[in-house]
Amino acid sequence: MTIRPLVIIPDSKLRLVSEPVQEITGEIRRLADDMLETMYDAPGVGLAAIQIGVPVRMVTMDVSKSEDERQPMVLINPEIVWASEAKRVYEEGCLSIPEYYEEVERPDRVRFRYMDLEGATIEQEADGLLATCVQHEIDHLNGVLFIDYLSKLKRDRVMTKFKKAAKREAGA
Ligand code: K2U
Ligand code: ZN
Repeated sequence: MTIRPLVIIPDSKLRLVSEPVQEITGEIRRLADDMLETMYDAPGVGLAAIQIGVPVRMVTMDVSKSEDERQPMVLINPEIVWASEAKRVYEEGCLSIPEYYEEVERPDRVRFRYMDLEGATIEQEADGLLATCVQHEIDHLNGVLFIDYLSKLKRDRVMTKFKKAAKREAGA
């Protein structure tokens, strides 16, 4: 297992629409392992494959409360099949937009369908942090970032900040 470097804005890779996983190969299994290790190291409760530069429709999540009872989830080709009318606001962050947090409103409950690493199709309902996280991760698979839900002013501010940082990095 390898901790992989995270893709950070303004990298345009984050705007790609990721491709469906066609077959669960050894390479996909190794990618899932690397994603989990990278996610736990960050630390985060979710990670989309594009965030380590691989444009395939796979996410990892673990919203368990304690370190010693990890409950890793690997979702292949996940999709939201139902979302509640009721909304919930959560202060979101993103491993690809470090140290930036803003409130985002999303459906409070969702039902989502995915394939697991054994090839089984699973459908489950979620609320709370899991609901927010799975929506955030599936957005990543469609090239959508949580800053897209903010005002243009806030979005432009954060993009300008990271573009300046990237320029300094390149010039260093
Ligand atoms: O996709 C990512 O960047 C991982 C996010 C997922 C996430 C964002 C907002 C709300 C829930 C999940 C990271 O896990 S951000 C770090 C974090 C850690 C604990 C709770 C919320 C966010
Ligand atoms: Zn994110």
